Amino acid sequence: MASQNPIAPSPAAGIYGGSVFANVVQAPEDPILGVTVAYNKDPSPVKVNLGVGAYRTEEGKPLVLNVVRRAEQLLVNDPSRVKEYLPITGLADFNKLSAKLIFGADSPAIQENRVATVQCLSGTGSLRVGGEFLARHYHERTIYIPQPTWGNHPKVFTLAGLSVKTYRYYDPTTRGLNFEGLLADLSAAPPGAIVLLHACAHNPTGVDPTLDQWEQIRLLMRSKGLLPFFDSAYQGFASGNLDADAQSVRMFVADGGECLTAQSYAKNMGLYGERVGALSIVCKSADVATRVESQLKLVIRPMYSNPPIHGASIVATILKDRELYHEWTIELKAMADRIINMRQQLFDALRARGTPGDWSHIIKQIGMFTFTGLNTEQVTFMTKEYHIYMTSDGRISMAGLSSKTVPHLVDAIHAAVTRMK
Ligand code: KET
Repeated sequence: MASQNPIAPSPAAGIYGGSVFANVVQAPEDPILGVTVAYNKDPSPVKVNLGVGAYRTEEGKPLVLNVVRRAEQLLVNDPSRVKEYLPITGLADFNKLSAKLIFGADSPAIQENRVATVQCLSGTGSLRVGGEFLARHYHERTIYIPQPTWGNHPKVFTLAGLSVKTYRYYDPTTRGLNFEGLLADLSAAPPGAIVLLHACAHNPTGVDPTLDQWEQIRLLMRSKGLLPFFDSAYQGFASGNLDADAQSVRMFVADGGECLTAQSYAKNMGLYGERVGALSIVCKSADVATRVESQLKLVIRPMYSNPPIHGASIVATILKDRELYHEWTIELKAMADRIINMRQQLFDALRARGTPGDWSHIIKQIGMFTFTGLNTEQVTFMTKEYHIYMTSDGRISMAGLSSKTVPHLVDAIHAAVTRMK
């Protein structure tokens, strides 16, 4: 009899049209990564992808840094390299060097052994592990994120178990920082609340506080006991200098207080697909840091057990060798400079074309993105008519642009702002 056969189809299977998942609804594409999906489907030869924040060369090609190729060669040629599991916390060298990179070689927090660093799956994974640690062990479960911010932030923190609120950040009328709004909202936050800060090159606005404003933010946050959680996804991409771009974080560490930092090597080493990053929690004492690290292991182990070895080995190889490190800083600066050059070219071309509007924000904003001010309808129009792909909030990745594609983008923007006000 069929019913006695353990691999016979269940009589219930047919109820759902053959699949027990038949009632699963189609989910929307991701607002950022979905732009690349749509771009890949478009057969147009003039299409340009300015969606995802990923560096492209003048020829529009993805770039593997020369220093990364060199480090990979060294790794491949080293027969002592094995593929064993890493510890739950990742590669020890990588963790030490990552903390040094963001906090500075002479950071007292590092010297006093009060930083717990764990290797995570790039910036996203670091934010997620940090968020989950806070949800389990920190007394205040509300995290304030800037308005606007990277679209994944609210989802990552909500799923980690935190409650997400926003603070004012950007003023669309000035296309600059809404500093008064920011201070007012952080002043009104409950004592102890967590505050997500972009260490530099704020995504999507390209607007960062000045050092003076950072100092005021620090004073306010420390006076209210607000806990800083830095997202550092673009160290080196704002100014072209790794130390200058870590200033905000270092100010908060220098005062002896506690903070979290999520680092990503996706952009600054071009290691997007290697998924290599680090979460550091700066604590008041070495003893606390040790206990914090023990709990981070309990967050990580049931989530993905331990992190991948290859990307972290590349980063550690580069960071610990003077010459490779130097070569990296030069290649990083070249990427940052090309983006600055694209800003100037786009600005000049819009001016020369007489496109209505003040486009000076293109050269004032910093980092990988320009927050153009184009609205959703204008973006849809540019995609449909000109095959320009960008996120619906009007953000364009300057790194996706080249001298060759600037004229086409200017045509598209000109048509969008003159035809669709
Ligand atoms: N933080 C910020 C601010 C950020 O822009 C990104 C990525 C990340 C973290 C995470 O990057 P990871 O690859 O996990 O290290 N932003 C670009 C890519 C993406 O959306 O995944 C983007 O905004 O285009």
